[in-house]
Amino acid sequence: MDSKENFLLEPDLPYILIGAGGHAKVIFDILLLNNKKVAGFFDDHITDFLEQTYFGTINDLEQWTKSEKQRYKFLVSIGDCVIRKKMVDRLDLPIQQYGKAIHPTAVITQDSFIGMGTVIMANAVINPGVKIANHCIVNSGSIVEHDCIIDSFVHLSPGVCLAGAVKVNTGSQIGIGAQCIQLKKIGSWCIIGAGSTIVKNIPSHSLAYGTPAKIMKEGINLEF
Ligand code: JB3
Repeated sequence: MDSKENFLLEPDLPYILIGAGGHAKVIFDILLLNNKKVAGFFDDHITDFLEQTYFGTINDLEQWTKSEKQRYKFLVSIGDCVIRKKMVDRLDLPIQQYGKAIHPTAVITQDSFIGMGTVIMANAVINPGVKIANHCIVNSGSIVEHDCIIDSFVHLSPGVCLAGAVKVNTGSQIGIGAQCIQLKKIGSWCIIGAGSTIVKNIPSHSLAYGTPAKIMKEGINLEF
């Protein structure tokens, strides 16, 4: 059974969104399109979100018992990769308590894997042999070609195109419309600028952009 079927057939627990900004709006829409129930949301700053139930702050969620949490699937719907990871670390939920959101128009081939907490937006293409880990974002119209490996907390912005067997390590953010030729490796916690064309490996903690992409800064520390 592929990841998309898995998502469609998962037990029908209602979803709770953590974060209620623009990214959450898109996830909410995808869940509704898949006939998933959304129970409500938690957010530290926003209390009003598409007429959904506001459950409270993250502190409030932390007061919930384990059995209360087990009645729901969760999605951390925050676009920023560092904040998303910090939130997942803070919540410390078992990975099976996270859901997924896969837009009905996304093309997800049978021989591919999509992790928990990961969201796949409209018109994305995920080709055979691809593995996408937990808590990633594959944004609208992105193409992830055969045998790519995407580690957790990566964000592929809208219109990103990765050719065959590209590896993207943890937490890297690939800007809108960027592309990468086959077999290249992008390290962890990198920022790749919008519209860039990557033609060589990018070391971890780099800021790179341009066509061809150049490393503009090394040793950037997004995590802390
Ligand atoms: O480009 C596209 C298609 N989507 C972008 C998405 C991937 O990322 C979108 O345009 C935005 O740039 C961004 O969407 P997001 O994450 O919804 O951003 P914003 O609308 O600013 O909402 C951020 C959410 O994170 C809000 O719910 C904030 O309250 C929450 N947040 C931000 N910083 C935080 C923190 N929550 C906590 N607890 N702690 C934080 O430090």
